[in-house]
Parts: sequence; C-alpha cells; structure tokens
Amino acid sequence: MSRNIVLAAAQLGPIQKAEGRDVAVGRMVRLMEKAHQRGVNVVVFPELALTTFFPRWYEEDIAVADHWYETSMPSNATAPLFEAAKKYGIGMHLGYAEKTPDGRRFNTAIYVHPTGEIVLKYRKVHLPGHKEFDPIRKVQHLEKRYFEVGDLGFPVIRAPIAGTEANIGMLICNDRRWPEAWRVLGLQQVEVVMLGYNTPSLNMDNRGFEAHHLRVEHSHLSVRSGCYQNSCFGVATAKGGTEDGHELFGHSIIVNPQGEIMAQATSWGDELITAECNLDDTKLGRSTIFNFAAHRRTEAYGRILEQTGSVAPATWTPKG
Ligand code: CDT
Repeated sequence: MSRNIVLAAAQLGPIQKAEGRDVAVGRMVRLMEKAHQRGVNVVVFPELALTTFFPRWYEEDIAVADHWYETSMPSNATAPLFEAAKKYGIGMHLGYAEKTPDGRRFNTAIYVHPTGEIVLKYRKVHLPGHKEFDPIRKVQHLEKRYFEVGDLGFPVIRAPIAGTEANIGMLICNDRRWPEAWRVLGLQQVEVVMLGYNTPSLNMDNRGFEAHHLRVEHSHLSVRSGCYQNSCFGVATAKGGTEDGHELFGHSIIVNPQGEIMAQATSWGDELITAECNLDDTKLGRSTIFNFAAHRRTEAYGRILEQTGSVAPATWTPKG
C-alpha cells in the first residue's frame, strides 16, 4: 500500500484588525481550491487563522475581546471552510481562538476530516508573552492574558488520509521551540506534525538585540530539529506580512524526517506550498538512531520533570 500523501502549508498574508472573518475565510477557501488543483490531501492553515493576531492589543476588560473567539466549530463564519474540505476531499488543520461554553479561553487547533468531523483538537501549551500591559515592550504580546494553558496534553491520533492512515499531532507556534513538546509527540509515533504560527519579524521585548534574519533561522531550526529528532514530517504554516503596522515573518516550510526543508514559502502573502510525503520515510530514524526503546535513558532525565526553571551549577575551584 502506498503511503504517499500530499501535504500543503496554506500561508496567509496579513489580516487587518478591521477585517471580518468573511475576508479571511474567503481567502482560505481560494487556497483550498488551489490545493485541490494541485492534488493536495491535507491543508494546514496558520495559528489564529480567522482574525488578526489580536493578542498584540491590550484590553483592560477581557470580555471586550470576546468577539475574537469562536464559541462553536463549525460556525456560520467557518462553514465555507468545512464545505470546501468536503467538496474537495481535503483534510484541514485550522487554528482559532476558542471560548468554551463555561467561559474558558484557549489558543486552539483542530484537524478536520473531509467529512467535516473533527478528528483531533489541541490547545496551545507554551503561551509566550505576558498577562499585564508591559510598558517596556514596543508591541504587546498578551497571550497569557487572553488564553489559559492548554489542558489536552500533546495528543496523537491515527486517522485515514488519502487511502492510507497517518499518525498526526499538532503544536502551535511557540510550542515549536520546545523539544519536550516534540518528544511527547515522538513518543506516540507521530508521523505528521501540523503547526501554525504568527511570529513578529522583530523581537519586541526591547531587552536586547536580535538580528532579523535569525528570527527566521530559529523558527526553521526548531522545526527541522523537531522533525529529525522525532522522525516525522512537519508542516509549519505562518501568517506573514504587515498587520496594522506589525510585521510577521512568513517563511512557512514543510520538513521531512531527515530535517530537510522540502518546500518553503517565498512571499509574505497568501501562498500554498506543497510536498509529496512518503510516510514510510519516518521508519528509518525511528528504527535506528532514534529507536527510543533501544536508546533512551529515562533514568538520567529526572530534571526534565522535576524542575521548571534552570539552576546554577556547582562551582569547581582548583585545590592548589
Ligand atoms: N504566537 C507565538 O507563539 N509567537 C511567538 C513569538 C512570541 S514573542 C513574545 C513565537 O514563538 O513565535
């Protein structure tokens, strides 16, 4: 049985604060049409794909920000995406802000089967930024204000895709920088990691200099090493371009289990990049250098779970 599937990153250009979901959804449906023309089986949209990256805007009263969240999925606004997935027989990964019936808020991603059924849901664990207005920052990054830490762990599920089955998992944006998150997916034999991101071109922390080109480099480095060290494919899809004066760096990529970039976006706008992926290519790493059962040494990894922040090491001083 062929285990070849065609994966796509559907990068989105900027979505302005004043633009409604209909604008974003219309653009996303056009990318789905393009995906269909190119024989794509799975399309991965970015983090918080339906709106501008609203955590850059401070609201004293969080309820004032409620209009950025989805309270149901699908909804009237997102129904065209589900219809397009069904019409074209394409699986779809979608990132959005979720508000639950009991009022909890999460930065969420779902994977939707072409039938419209939600196969897998993930809620972002590594929320960057801060909770209160930070006067030192040039631009706010208030994910800790607008979202709770995800409560679903890092789930992986085996699901039918294009006549085969694939083990799929998800990360969201900042999660990609944390090897622990990738490893929890790898320990469940993940074959395809889908992840969306919104990353500013500039470090707005204002606490030191970081060269622009290294921002992209660090993103790619994280995804490439995550894929290599866990023997999986990765589809990392950006929002790019300038949202209300704030630049996001784009550079979406699809990566193979060797850590090689198979496809990369070259614009900062709406752009579909694709790659044909043989899921059996995940077997080499998993059965050799990253054969976890043979080579992992959990007895030496205690600190990973026992400790959160780093501690200073003991100091060596010469006896003589
Ligand atoms: N959305 C997201 O997680 N962005 C972060 C940048 C945070 S800067 C405070 C990222 O890791 O790309």
